[in-house]
Amino acid sequence: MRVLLANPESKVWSSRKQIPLGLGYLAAVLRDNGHDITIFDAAVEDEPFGQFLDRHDFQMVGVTATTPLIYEAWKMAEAAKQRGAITILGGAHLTIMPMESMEKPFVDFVAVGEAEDTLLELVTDIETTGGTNYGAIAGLVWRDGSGTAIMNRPRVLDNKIDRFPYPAHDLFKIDRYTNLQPLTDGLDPHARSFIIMTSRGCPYKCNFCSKPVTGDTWRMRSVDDVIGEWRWLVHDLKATEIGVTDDIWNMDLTRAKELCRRLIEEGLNTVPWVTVHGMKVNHTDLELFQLMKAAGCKRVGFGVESGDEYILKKVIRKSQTLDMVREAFKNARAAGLQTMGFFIFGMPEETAETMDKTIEFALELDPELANFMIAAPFPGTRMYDLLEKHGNIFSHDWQDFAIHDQKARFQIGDLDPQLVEQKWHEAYRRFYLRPNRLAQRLMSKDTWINAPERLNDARRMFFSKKKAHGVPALGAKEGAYQ
Ligand code: B12
Repeated sequence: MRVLLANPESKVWSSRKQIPLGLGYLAAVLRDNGHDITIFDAAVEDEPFGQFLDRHDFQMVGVTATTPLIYEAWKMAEAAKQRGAITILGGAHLTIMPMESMEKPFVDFVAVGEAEDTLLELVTDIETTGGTNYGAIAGLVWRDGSGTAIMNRPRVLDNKIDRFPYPAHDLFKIDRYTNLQPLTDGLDPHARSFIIMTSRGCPYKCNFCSKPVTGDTWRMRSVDDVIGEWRWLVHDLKATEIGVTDDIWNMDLTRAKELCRRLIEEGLNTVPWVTVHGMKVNHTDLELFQLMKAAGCKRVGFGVESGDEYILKKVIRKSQTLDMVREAFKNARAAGLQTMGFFIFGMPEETAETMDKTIEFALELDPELANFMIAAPFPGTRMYDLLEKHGNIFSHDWQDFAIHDQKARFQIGDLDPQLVEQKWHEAYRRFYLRPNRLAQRLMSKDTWINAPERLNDARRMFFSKKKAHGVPALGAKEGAYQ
C-alpha cells in the first residue's frame, strides 16, 4: 500500500527540529513488510501539505499528534480525506482522547498506544480482505456499518522491543533538521543530528508528566540492538551528533554503563552525543559519568524541577531529594561533562518562598544551562485531575498546552498565577544576567549571528508583559537556552 506518514508543524516549538521518531518506527515496520512509505514532516518541508498531496496519490495517510498539535493534525487528515485517502491518527494525544478525533468525519481510524503492530495489521487487513477484521485489531478505534465508533481491546505493551526494526532514519530529510540543542552553543550548529531511543517509558509518577503511550512502564532494548543502530547512524548515515531521547535511559545503571563501554570498544565514541531530555539523578554514580564522557557524551541534562523539598516530594512526587541532585551535578562535572538543569515554576501549593528556593537552587547548582518552565497541565496527568476538581485551568484550548511559554495556566488554592510569571522572569534574570553569564553570552557567536532573535528572547524571558491570563502569547517560542 502507498502510505504517507505525516507530522504537523508546531507553531510553538519551532527552533529545535528533530525527527518524529514514532513515525520512523511505523515507517520501518511497514516498509519491511513491502509497503511504499513516504514521510511528510511539515516542520521541514518547502510546500504546503495540500499541494504535496496533489502531486502524489496515497491510499492511506497517517498523522501523529501531541496535545498542542491536534488541530493541525485534524487539518492534515481533512486535506487527505478530501483527496480520497484512508486516514488514521495516532500518538500521545490520540491515546488520551481517541473518541474526540473519531467525531471528525474525516478521521477513519485512531490508533491508541504503540502502533507498530496495530498499523501493520490494519494495512494488511485492508489489502487482503478489503477491511473485514477491524474488530480484531487490538488498539484500533474504527467505525462499524452504522457509523458508530468502536474502541477495540487495548494493545498490550510488548516487552520485547528489540523485535522492532530500527526507525527508518533514512526516510527523513535529515539535513533539514537542527542540531539537538541549537540555542545552547557548544555543539556543532550544522551537525547531522540523529536521535536514538534505547528504552521506552519511565516508571516514575511525576504529577505533571503525560505518558499515555507507555504508562508507568520501562522497557529496554538490549545493548547489542542499540549498538547496532548506533553503528548504522555513525557509519552509514554519517551522523555527526546523536541524541539519546529516552525518558530515562539510565534506569538500569549496569546496562547504562555497559552501553558506554560498548560505544568505547566499538570506536563509536568519536561522535558527540547528548541526553536530549535529560536523565534521572538517582540511578547515577561517578563511574557512569566517567564512562559517558569516555563514550563521547558532551552534555547531560537533569530534571531538577524544584528547590523545595516539600514540592519535590509531596507535590511532584519526583522520588529524588535535593542532595541526590547535588551529588549528580557534582559527579557529572567531575567527569568533565557540561550540565543542564530543567526547573518548573507554578506547581500547585507553590508560594513566593518555594519559587525563590528554586531560583536559589539553580544558582547553587550553576549548570551551564538552566531551563525554566511554567507548569502546564496535560490531560491524563495527576496535576490535571487535581486542577479539574479543585482548581481553575484558564484555557482548555489544546493549542495553549505548551510548556515553553511564559504564561501561568491555572490557579489553585493560594497559588498566584501572576506571581508565578514574575518568578519565572526573575529566574531567567537572576541566572543569566550575572556578570559571568552575560560575558559568556556576549562572547558567543550565536548571540551575534542571531542578534534579532536573541534580543527578542531576552525581552520575553527577562521582562514581564501585562496580559490577561489564558490568552495565548502570539509568537511565543520555547526557552532560548534549551
Ligand atoms: C522527542 C520528543 C519531543 C521532540 C520531538 C517531537 C517530534 N519531532 O515529534 C521535541 C523536543 C521537539 C518535543 C516537543 C514537544 N513535546 Co515531546 N516528547 C518527546 C519524547 C521524549 C519522545 C517521543 C518519541 O520519539 N517517542 C517514541 C515513539 C516510539 O513513541 P511515540 O512517538 O509515542 O509513537 C508511537 C505511538 O504514539 C504511535 N503513534 C505515534 N504517531 C502515530 C501516528 C499514526 C498515524 C499512528 C497510527 C500511530 C502513531 O505509534 C508510535 C510507535 O509505537 C516524548 C516522550 C515519550 N517517551 O514518548 C515527549 C512527549 C511526546 N512530548 C510531549 C510534549 C508535551 C511536547 C511539547 C508539547 C512540549 C512543549 N513545547 O510544550 C512539544 C510539542 C512539539 C511537537 N512536535 O509535538 C508529551 C506529549 C503529551 C501529550 N499529551 O501530548 C510527551 C509524551 C512528554 C511527556 N511525558 O509529557 N518532544
